[in-house]
Formats: sequence, structure tokens, C-alpha cells
Amino acid sequence: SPLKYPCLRVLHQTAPFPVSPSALLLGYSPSQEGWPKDCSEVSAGSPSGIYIIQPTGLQPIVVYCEMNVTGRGWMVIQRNRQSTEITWAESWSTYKYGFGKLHTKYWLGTEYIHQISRQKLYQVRFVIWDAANNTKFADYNLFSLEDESHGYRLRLGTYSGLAGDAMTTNSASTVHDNMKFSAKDLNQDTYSGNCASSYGGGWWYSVRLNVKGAITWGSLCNGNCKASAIFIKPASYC
Ligand SMILES: [Ca+2]
Repeated sequence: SPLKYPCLRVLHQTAPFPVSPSALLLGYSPSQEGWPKDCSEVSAGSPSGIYIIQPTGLQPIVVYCEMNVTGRGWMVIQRNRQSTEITWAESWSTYKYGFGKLHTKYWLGTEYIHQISRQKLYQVRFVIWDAANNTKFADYNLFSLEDESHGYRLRLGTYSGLAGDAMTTNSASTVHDNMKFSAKDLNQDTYSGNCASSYGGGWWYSVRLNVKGAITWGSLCNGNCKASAIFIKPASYC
């Protein structure tokens, strides 16, 4: 049988993965130490694609590893497109365990992002395709999520990039660092209303990447971004 991985469990619940056995068998198998803990541990020279990883304390999960962008080993935790057919207006528990399709519109799952980010020190790259379809990055040199009992509070380091710092600016209405995650049925934003219900998504508001059709990143694009993706990998120290 070509399927060698009886232990593989697809944990995402709302949509099946477009995973073919061949995609899972790109010369890829667990080492004696087991599965990689993240995409940075996938062996050098491997192509971008779908891999099995096993973060500490979790079952093996399926993720997309971007191995070609400047510096290999990025793990994709989010993708969205302006043309998305999914609504993104999901519940706390659906955001918790993730949804969508790995190649196009996708949320890995807030719980998995938390579990992964506690393994090592991580950095994050927000990739924004602006209204003219130019690709811009916003990098933060540290990234982690606290656990669910602390609302998956977001921790971000120092910004660099050309997309603009839409996440750690000083404005009380736009800062994301230290904010809790919100979904339509769990309002933890600092606004008097319910941002997740108003915008139809889930986030540490006010940026809107997890939203249907109105992707917004600071002043770079306001409701008219073409697409987004979020990558994480271990932080570099020097
Ligand atoms: Ca509120």
C-alpha cells in the first residue's frame, strides 16, 4: 500500500485536505527521532509542499511548508484570497482547530499555532498582496500565542518590512500585541462592540486578514487587498 502512515490523523474538521498519497511521499518519512516539529526541521533541499509534522505534545498534523521563499522552512498558518468562497465567520472552536484548504484559504487552528509557538522562539511573516497585486512583507522577529485560558493572546516582537506595521503601532485602536483572539461567539476585543461579528471573521482585531472579500492591512490596502498569507519559523538569533 502506498499509504505508510497509519498514525496520520487529519485533525481539521470542516474541510478535507486536498492531499494525495503522492504528495505525502516526496521521499519523506519520519527519522528515528520522529516527525519534524516544524517546517524548519524538514530536510534541506526538500520542495515546498504538504508535510506531516508532529509538534511537541500533539498528534501528527499536516501542514504546508514553504521552502523557496527567502530562507527555507516557513510554515504556512493562514492563507486567504479576495475571491474566497468561504465566509471566515466561524466560531471560536472552529478557529481553534482550523479549517479550509492548505493551498488557498486556510487557518491552521489557533490551538495548533499556540502549541507550535511554544516549542521554540518563533518569528512571523505576514505576506500581503496589495490592491495592485504587489507582494509586501511585514516581519516580526518574535511571535507566540498564549494558551486558550489566556485567550490565545498574541505576542509580537519588532517589526521590519515594506507592508507597514499594522500590528504593533502605538494607536490603542490598532495595536495587536498582547491582544486576545476574538471570534463571533467569543468577543475579547477592546472595542465596545464585537469586531468579529461586525467584520465576519476571527482575529486579534483590527487588521482583517481572516475575512471574506475585504482583506485589510493597515494603510497598505483597506478592504481591497488581493490576498494574504502568514508564515512562521524559528527566530534567528544573529
Ligand atoms: Ca468588544
